[in-house]
Amino acid sequence: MIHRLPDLPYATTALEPHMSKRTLELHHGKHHAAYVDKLNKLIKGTEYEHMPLEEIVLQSSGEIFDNAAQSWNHTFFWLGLTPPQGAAPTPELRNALVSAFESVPNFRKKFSENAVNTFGSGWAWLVSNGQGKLEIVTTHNAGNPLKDGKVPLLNCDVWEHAYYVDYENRRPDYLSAFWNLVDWRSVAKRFTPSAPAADAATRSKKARGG
Ligand code: MN3
Repeated sequence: MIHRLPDLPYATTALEPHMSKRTLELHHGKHHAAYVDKLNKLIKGTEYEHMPLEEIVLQSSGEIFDNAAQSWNHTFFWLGLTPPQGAAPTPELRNALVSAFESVPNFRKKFSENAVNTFGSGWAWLVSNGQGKLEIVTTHNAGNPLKDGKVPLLNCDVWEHAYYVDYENRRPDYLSAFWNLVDWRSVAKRFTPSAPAADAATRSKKARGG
């Protein structure tokens, strides 16, 4: 299976002024593309050659995992962003955020703190745990919470390549800008409060070919 770089779901200028055309050109067109290219080279002739991307993420380690997970993480990241439009969480998601973090602003504050304080390269995530409770987790390098049985709902790339062109070393400014771009409709679609544990089990069973 040849993995392909998915097109961005918006124009490269669509996230300005919060995320520049230049950042999208480099981040999607060079960094994300390089992970996909490298993955295709690495899996040739291995047991991973014909696996769907999510299954590779779940089953691999080392260099293959790094490039598979970075491919997955970036596609998920782009689909979680949208041109600024002042959208808010759906009522169902809002209730879950309030129940886990006391309020939506408090969730944003905690998520930003975790993202800003991630040492080195990595990702901040909003996930649903096996029991349908929302949590914030951070991962280093290519790390992906699917590995821990969590269901990712939103992620923020805190590798320097995500923000250096626009914000230089000011990661907190990048996080402030990030909230203008979050696509709450995507997050809501990924969130299934009614049967989260069953959904997670089905996903991972499917991913393993069961
Ligand atoms: Mn990146």
